[in-house]
Amino acid sequence: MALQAGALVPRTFSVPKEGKSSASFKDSTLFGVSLLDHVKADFSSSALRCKREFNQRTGAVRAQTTATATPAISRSAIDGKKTLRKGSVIITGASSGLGLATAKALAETGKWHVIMACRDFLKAERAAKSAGMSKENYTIMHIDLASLDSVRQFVDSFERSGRPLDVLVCNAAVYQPTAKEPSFTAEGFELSVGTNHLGHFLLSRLLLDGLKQSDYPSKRLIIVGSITGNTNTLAGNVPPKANLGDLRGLAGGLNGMNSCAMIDGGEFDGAKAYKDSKVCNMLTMQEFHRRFHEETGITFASLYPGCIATTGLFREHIPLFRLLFPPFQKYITKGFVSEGEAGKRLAQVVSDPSLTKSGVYWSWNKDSASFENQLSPEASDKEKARKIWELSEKLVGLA
Ligand code: LMG
Ligand code: NDP
Ligand code: PMR
Repeated sequence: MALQAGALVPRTFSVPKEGKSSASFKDSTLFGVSLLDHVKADFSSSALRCKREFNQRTGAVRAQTTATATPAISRSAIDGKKTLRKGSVIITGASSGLGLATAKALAETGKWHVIMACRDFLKAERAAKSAGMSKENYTIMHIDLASLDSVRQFVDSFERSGRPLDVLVCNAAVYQPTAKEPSFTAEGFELSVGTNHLGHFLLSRLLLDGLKQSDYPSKRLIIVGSITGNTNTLAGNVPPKANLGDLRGLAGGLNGMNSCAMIDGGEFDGAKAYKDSKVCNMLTMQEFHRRFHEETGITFASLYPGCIATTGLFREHIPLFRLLFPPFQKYITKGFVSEGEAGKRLAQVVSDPSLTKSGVYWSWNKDSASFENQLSPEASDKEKARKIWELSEKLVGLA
């Protein structure tokens, strides 16, 4: 199955998975670098050679192949032109909505290999097929962000695959607007903050070294944020509003036993927990930027992709809400965007050569032009960002 195959492909396979040639290379220019047909052939034959070796000797080969990794840009001996290999991007929650639309948009360019990091393998496989993604452009790997063990296992299998990591997109999320009682992750954290923030926090911390090692011209770590976490907007003022308070609930472990399930220590509210988790996402991106941008050159970014009112995010909302929300956003707030359009926006943040600025929260105006948006006071509070970082490190076992 693609899961196993993908998880074990050695690094020289970072070009098309089955060593097939790719239409994808034909027209390609990215970051001003052109791709050449003869390089395509080189990649394919070395990929096939590697695959044969790999089949014969399994594990031992992995270490060796990483040592002969294909550089991101190589110079052709014949005419001195620069060539760029396919980018390798991990997208969490790529089995539906924004994640799937982004995976599709990137795969279609032929310049990216998408690692779809999903909790439901079959759902992801069906989704990729029905989106028309071709097999050589994606690999599905299992991750359940509501389990730190699963996050660690994912990182382990990804590293053993020998693939380079050029961009990581933390996109998956859960939203429980109608829950009366909190539910919890495997380690006992309230589910929305546990999945949307803590799972991604551990994942991105563990993958940071891999990103650092990437020789791709622009390496990026993107964490999806939202307008509803920002109280400097109308949408962010619809109750219940995001508010992390003094972080006493987070400090206590969000477990609802010896502490409260909410970050601010208040009563459980599923909609608020989601909005709080988005504030954590946006603060985490900025803290990454402050700690690592200069040293690593990695671009850290967040975004509000628009209101994608039709996605699975609202699956737990009441049917009346799901019926009225899309027309409300389309005709009244005019904040609605289709999954396809939102996917193109996030794909821009992944690969557009003009969006390399780090520490930015991107949004789009009516004409779908990107701009650097202003975060709310809480979502740009440096002191809170630092505290959340430190508390989260303890909760996920990094400190
Ligand atoms: C909660 O309800 C739910 O209880 C919770 O379970 C969860 O779903 C949560 O955020 C998610 O919402 C929120 C509830 C209360 O809103 C509603 O859903 C009720 C809708 C009431 C309808 C009002 C009429 C609008 C006409 C709509 C036409 C029909 C389409 C409906 C589609 C449904 C989509 C919602 O919300 C309220 O209390 C109502 C009003 C809140 C408005 C808040 C605006 C505050 C503005 C303050 C100014 C801020 C200044 C900022 C300045 C920034 C400027 C850039
Ligand atoms: P979807 O529900 O369509 O997508 C969420 C994805 O996250 C799904 O693939 C889901 O998997 C996955 N997921 C949920 N829990 C886990 C888990 N424990 N482990 C692994 N994967 C998990 O919603 P959207 O596409 O709307 O949401 C994507 C992102 O966009 C979120 O970060 C959300 O906050 C953000 N966003 C959405 C907006 C909107 O209007 N929809 C607006 C602003 C931001 P599965 O398919 O198996 O359920
Ligand atoms: Mg909101 C003015 C514009 C605007 C925008 C862009 C959004 C986006 N919303 C806006 C306004 C309003 N919403 C108003 C005036 C209301 C009261 C009628 C309203 C209500 C509302 C509800 C009940 N909106 C919602 C909900 C949800 O359950 C969604 C939510 O908060 O999920 C956390 C939601 C959203 N509105 C948005 C966006 C993008 C969402 C969803 C998701 C998210 O932030 O990820």
